[in-house]
Amino acid sequence: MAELEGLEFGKSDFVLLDEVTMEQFMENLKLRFEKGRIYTYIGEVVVSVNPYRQMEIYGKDTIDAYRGRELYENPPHLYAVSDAAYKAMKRRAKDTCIVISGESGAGKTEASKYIMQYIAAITNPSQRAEVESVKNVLLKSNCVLEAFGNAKTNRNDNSSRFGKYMDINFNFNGDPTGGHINNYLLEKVSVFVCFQLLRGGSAEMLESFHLQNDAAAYIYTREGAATATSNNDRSSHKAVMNALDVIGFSQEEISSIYQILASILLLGNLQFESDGENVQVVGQEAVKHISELTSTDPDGVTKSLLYRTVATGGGEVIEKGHSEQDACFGRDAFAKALYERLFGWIVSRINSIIEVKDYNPVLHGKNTVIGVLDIYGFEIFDNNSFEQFCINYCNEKLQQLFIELILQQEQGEYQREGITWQHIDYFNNQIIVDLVEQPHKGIISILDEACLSVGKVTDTVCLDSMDTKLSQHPHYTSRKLSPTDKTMDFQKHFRIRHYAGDVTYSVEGFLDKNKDLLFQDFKRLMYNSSNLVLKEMWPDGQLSITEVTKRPLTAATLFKNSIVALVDKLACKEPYYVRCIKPNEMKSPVLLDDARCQHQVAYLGLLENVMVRRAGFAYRQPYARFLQRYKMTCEYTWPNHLMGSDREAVEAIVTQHGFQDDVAYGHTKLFVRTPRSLFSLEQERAALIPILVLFLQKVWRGAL
Ligand code: AOV
Ligand code: MG
Repeated sequence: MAELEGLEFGKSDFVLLDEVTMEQFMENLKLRFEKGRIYTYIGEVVVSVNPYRQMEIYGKDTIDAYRGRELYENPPHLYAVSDAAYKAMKRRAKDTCIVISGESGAGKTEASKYIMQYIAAITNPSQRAEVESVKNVLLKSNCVLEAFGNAKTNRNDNSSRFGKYMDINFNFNGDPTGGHINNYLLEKVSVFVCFQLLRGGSAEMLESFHLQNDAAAYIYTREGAATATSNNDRSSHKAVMNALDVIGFSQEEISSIYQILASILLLGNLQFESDGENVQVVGQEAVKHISELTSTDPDGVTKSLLYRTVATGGGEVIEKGHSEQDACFGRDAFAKALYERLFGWIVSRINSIIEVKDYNPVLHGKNTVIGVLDIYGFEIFDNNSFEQFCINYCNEKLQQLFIELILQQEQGEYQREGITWQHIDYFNNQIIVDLVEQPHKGIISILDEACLSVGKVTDTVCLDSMDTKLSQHPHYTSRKLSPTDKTMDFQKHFRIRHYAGDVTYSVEGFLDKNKDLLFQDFKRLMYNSSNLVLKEMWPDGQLSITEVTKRPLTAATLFKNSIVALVDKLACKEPYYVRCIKPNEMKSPVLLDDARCQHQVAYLGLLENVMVRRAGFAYRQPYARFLQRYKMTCEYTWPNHLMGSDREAVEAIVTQHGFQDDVAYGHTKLFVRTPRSLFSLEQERAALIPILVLFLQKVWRGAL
């Protein structure tokens, strides 16, 4: 519960709304946004609206104001929840996590950076060198991950194309000793680092990579070249090189990273031609450059681009030539895989540098953790594909955890305070999670089955199979199952009724994306590179073709496994939540678009959150705190009470104002059922303050 700031700024906690309706929620959100109050609580959850302008609320003064304070002592802020998570970790030795969610451009990554900066600012007061160095690496890793993982999209100029979960480890002093990053990669090309390299790399570097100083010259960067800003590529490029160095990458590793990027760009430009029989690579020069950059044999590069090795039924190994189309497919899959493995390798390299070493629990006490999750929010586009399917599934999982944990926390609090718990009705989205992930019957299983079956299974055939198996599911439909719905196509659409709303997916490309097929020949080529850094990224290239019998897990199954592991990780920590809202599509600091925001409030489940939070009691406050604020409104408590305990004094206030039926007395806190009672108190207090000030001024002037 936040400090009640004065109602001209709106209500600092949504639980204080007179009624939990969308209208009231929006009215309060809008008023606060207009007044420059971008943060509002729901209990301990922070709702944040992207201000799209620099706010003067992140400086050292603000950090000092929040450090070590309780949530309700200051206006709502990211720093308050960061501090709450930090205190829980330090005082109660609890592992905690801060889960940041919201749609693209809502401000998740910015929030995660402010949280990390806050934690960095309040720790290591004695400036111990080894702790400073850990903090430095943690902060610098953001710069590297953003360069390699962010891109300009039409929804966000600095869009993270990956989800990130970062654990920060602390010692018994509460100082950071290390960390660990998990990434959930989403999209694989057109990231900033390519533009930075092409437009910010030195002439010498570009020349050695056989690259031109022109992003428009490369297929993979051409589209972004027109729109991605270029004014600071040079300084960004320098900053990333420097960050890699500070984090602890060797010079050899840094050049390998850039060589791999260069070869990806060159690969993208390779063309093929066919004389009707044989397929050829156009331009041997580029192949030579790629082989040089990847330290592989040029013939090997050509061969892997044009042929694939297959084992026949009889155990014979033959080389099968690609069609022109297959060659293009192979090239792009290879380029994407190179990038994906590079990104994964960079993350694991950072992890090996920041992992906590030589930790001895007997000597050092419990090693505690704060996790920060910055992950893509629910997405509904005009055309929704496999990526949206994965993202939305991830959000179903997180929503489920959210409701579960919030309920649990509430129940826990009631128990601790000795107050009777009442059952709360809420929508349990387990049924949708099952629709996606259930073994044998769920969508992922059906997809995998289609990918594994021999013969030509098309996306449409797979859709048929889903229609048959899921026809009874209340959250699944398709054109075949609801023939009158003209918004869907027989051949390609299915629809899931997500907790956040209906999303129509197009199955086109689902199977290919799920298979994520990369010819083994490329893997072998890379494994045989004499560049050891590159070789390390391709351990699976050592298998010979006859050994590759087991199919790799599909993209959807890998994604599911990583999300299940993530949820398990979060579930055993004490959670803190930041729910981000994007106010408009124009990146305007003054516009709060009603329809867009209502939609987000709905799918973030914020109204549900408010209802759960005030299902029993909307408001709670430690007795001493309540007393301090309202003692002036009661003759028995002003200026000081003479009762046995703060609780009795609070009882006196409550009784004097006649809302004794609206409260319950916990062991340490007062619980108030409806916000109305509180507001009558608040109004009285507000009316008394000017009188009091006048009174005090007179006292000071000696008039009384
Ligand atoms: P996202 O992480 O939620 O989107 P970002 O954190 O990148 O969104 O925010 C998008 C842009 O909004 C930033 O580049 C800033 O210009 C602005 N912004 C966000 N929060 C603030 C703030 N607190 N103060 C000032 N400006 C802000 V994505 O990564 O696309 O899902 O995949
Ligand atoms: Mg982001």
